[in-house]
Amino acid sequence: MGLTAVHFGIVSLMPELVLQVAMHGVVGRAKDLGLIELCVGNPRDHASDVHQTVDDRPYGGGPGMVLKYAPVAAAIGALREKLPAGCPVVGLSPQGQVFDQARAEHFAALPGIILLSGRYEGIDERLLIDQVDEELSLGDFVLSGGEIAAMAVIDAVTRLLPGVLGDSDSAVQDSFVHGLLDYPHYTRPERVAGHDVPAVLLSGDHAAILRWRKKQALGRSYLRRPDLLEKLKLDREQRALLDEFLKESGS
Ligand code: 9D3
Repeated sequence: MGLTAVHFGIVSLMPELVLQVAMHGVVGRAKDLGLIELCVGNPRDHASDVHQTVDDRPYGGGPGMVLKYAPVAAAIGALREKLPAGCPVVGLSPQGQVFDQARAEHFAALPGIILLSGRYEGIDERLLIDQVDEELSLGDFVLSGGEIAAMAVIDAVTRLLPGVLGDSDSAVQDSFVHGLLDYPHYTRPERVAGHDVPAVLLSGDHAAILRWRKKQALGRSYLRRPDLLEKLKLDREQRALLDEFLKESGS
């Protein structure tokens, strides 16, 4: 069991932030169960001068500070010693490819990964060239650092590992809505603030409920995330359900 745990190494100037987030929820439970291992390395612990310097001013001028090659390389090196052989180093930065479920599934099949979270303006490009196998971004918005992005990757990967989620949650992953947005959800009461639960969900007709949910998932994906629908190739049934949705919604 401990032999097959996925190992996450995290290089961070804020190790306490990473470890605190990792105590809770699905990731915390996976850690307690021995399904994942977390190792945090702080470049500051690998700085060679008395001031424990990890950053310096950018060559060429400009705002902010740049993380230095040596302390980051040393932190990565120390994590490589603790992790299984062959773990890729994944840098989190706005310059990366956008992280997605396919990348999460890829990482879930590896013995581990080393996540490199930056702070300040960035990391010396030569460190990225020598040590980083790929860079990933969460999307086109500005974070203050890579830690929260690293935790997002760890969360997305961890929940894919066998034994982490209960059976009922795992079943949801295998459901028909793969690649689509979720259908709308309702719970008691049947009427709240003037809104009724759609009648079909109260009908007990499981085939009709499944059909309605498929239709809603398709319709919402079409309206909110047409980019998702373009990646899928809709079959005849899906095409018909989407047409029905659009007629019903007046689009
Ligand atoms: C405001 C500073 N920006 C100058 C144009 C550059 C910049 C440097 C460092 C912007 C953000 C960051 C810190 N961000 C991350 O480390 C980060 C991130 C993000 O900001 N957005 C989306 N995904 C990610 S992954 C890591």
